Amino acid sequence: MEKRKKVLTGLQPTGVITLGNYIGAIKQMVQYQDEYESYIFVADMHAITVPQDNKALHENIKSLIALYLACGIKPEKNTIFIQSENEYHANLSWLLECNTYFGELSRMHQFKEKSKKSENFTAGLFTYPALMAADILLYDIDYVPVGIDQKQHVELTRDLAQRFNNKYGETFVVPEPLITVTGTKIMDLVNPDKKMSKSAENPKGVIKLLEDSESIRKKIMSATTDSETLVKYNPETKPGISNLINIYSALTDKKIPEIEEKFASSNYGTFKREVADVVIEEIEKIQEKYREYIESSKLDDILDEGREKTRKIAKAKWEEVRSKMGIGR
Ligand code: ATP
Ligand code: LTN
Repeated sequence: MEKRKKVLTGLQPTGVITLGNYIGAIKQMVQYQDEYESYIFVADMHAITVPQDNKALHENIKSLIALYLACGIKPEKNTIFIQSENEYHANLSWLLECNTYFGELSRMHQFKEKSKKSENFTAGLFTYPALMAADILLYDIDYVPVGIDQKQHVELTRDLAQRFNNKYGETFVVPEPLITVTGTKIMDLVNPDKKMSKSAENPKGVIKLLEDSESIRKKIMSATTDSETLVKYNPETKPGISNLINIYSALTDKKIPEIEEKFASSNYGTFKREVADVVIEEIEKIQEKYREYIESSKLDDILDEGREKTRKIAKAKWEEVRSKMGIGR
């Protein structure tokens, strides 16, 4: 029998996850879980590459796990774990860093962007992609579902895997990024030139999965649009409306031309109301399940199991890499 392909993704516990995270990463994982051997984790060590409030961070970690489950990630079909509970991620990351060029890391868009925000950014922010490569390469992953903003990091992971394999012999599976075709990048509702982000300064442009319905409706109704009245997809000239079309499309599985046709004679107000209805319906279902999971002791059992399973796999891979590089006894 052919071996099942493996998928893996991680999200940072840097705040309540957004509709963008849900559409870009989690929803994809829910779709793949039936077909692939699936790994999903909380990237808490990536979160600390920028300053965090330790109490909030701690709370967000469990909350993110409960949200994964509430969004439809099934524990019987996924290995669910917390990155920092498996020391081999940091261990392999160091070995990979020593095979990564300074120039490569300097070219990462995310680093360039995030390092601009503070004069005192950390070394961890710079080496972040090597840790991400370790997350993926430890488990022989074939596919990595991520939003488009993470594509460059997966490409670097491929380069590192190929470089290592060439130098030391076949060791790593070379992974591919999986990017959704529609709604790949959900934009900020107020500022549709920027991606919707957990850590955005202005909360008005961001829809969080644990937000109340009234507030979601208000945000969608006052989303920035253009001065025309036509519901037409054109991200260049109509970024606001196109973003709402993407959201609608991702949540209803309707194609863009179909949506344009459906709303051909509607004004923006009518369209926005429908978008709000669809978003609220989806989010209310998630919230109801979230409340069940966050209270339940099941979470710890799931995480214990994930930790034990991933530590075994990761230890073997790390030992293979270490020995190939000639270090240790
Ligand atoms: P932060 O603001 O803290 O950088 P973030 O909102 O960008 O966080 P991450 O934890 O970095 O979220 O990303 C989790 C996953 O969600 C990644 O796969 C990322 O590509 C995807 N993602 C994040 N924002 C969006 C978005 N606006 N649209 C689509 N996918 C997104
Ligand atoms: N860098 C990613 C989170 C992340 C990840 C990973 C995603 C860390 N390690 C491995 C996929 C595979 C982010 O910020 N979204």
